[in-house]
Amino acid sequence: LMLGSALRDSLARGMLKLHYQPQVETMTGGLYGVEALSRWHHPTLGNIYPSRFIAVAEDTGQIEAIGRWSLQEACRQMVKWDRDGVHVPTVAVNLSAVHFRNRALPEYIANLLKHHNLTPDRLTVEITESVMMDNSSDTEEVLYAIRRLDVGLSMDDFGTGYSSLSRLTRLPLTEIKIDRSFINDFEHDTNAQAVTMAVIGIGSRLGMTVVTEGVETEQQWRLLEELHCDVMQGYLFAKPLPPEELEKWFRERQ
Ligand code: G
Ligand code: G
Ligand code: NA
Ligand code: MN
Repeated sequence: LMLGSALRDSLARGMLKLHYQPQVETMTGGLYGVEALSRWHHPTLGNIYPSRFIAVAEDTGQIEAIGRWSLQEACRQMVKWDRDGVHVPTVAVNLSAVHFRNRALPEYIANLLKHHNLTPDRLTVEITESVMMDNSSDTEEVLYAIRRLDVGLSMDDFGTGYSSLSRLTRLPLTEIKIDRSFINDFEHDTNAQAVTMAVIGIGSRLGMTVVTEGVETEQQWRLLEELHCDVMQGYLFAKPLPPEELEKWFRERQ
């Protein structure tokens, strides 16, 4: 409860930040986009990890406010990068299952893009498997409405939890992200390679962009290239960075 009110206070005072992790095209090494990840540094409590404060936000009814904040902040940052000549094709924002039960979400996103004068391809929404588990027709309708805006829709952490292949074909996804547990020790684990290869095949045939997370070595990059994985994200390229550092990273690679 105390953490809940600290979070409310920090959100109101603009003390939450977004960090951005680059996503790189496997074939060319070029920048595909960035994923926005929330960071909370509290003056007395220190750094509180998103796994913890996202749960607190859900328990204290603040998760939608945080989601709206991250969408706004990511759009504001994209406009700033455009002005500064930093070409970030798209930003991916994580939203929790709760958001997708709110029928007002698609219009909120549409208005936000319009307000910032951003085309819909500049934004991707990441959903987790808990959203896929949510059988409510509201959720499905909201996902289709978001997709009709032409905003990207990405399935995060694919292959863990309760992913279902039938859901994968029923939801209007543009992208799947293979969970980083499959990439751990990928070079030596032929089972993980087999699963990754199969998921890449399914994703591509369904017309989705396939992203692998947790890429940490050059050798993993080469293997993923052989498997025709589209996009990689991981410490090999950069950890999630504050906006100024992402900008520096971008300029150094030009
Ligand atoms: O770096 P990492 O510790 O940032 O992220 C941990 C987890 O927290 C990830 O699974 C990520 O999806 C989630 N996460 C990070 N930021 C947000 C956010 O703004 N909203 C939601 N719902 N999840 C987030
Ligand atoms: O939303 P998601 O759970 O996928 O968030 C990505 C999480 O993975 C973040 O906590 C981020 O800091 C972390 N991460 C990103 N790249 C790597 C990596 O190469 N290795 C490891 N171990 N973690 C990573
Ligand atoms: Na994510
Ligand atoms: Mn993930």
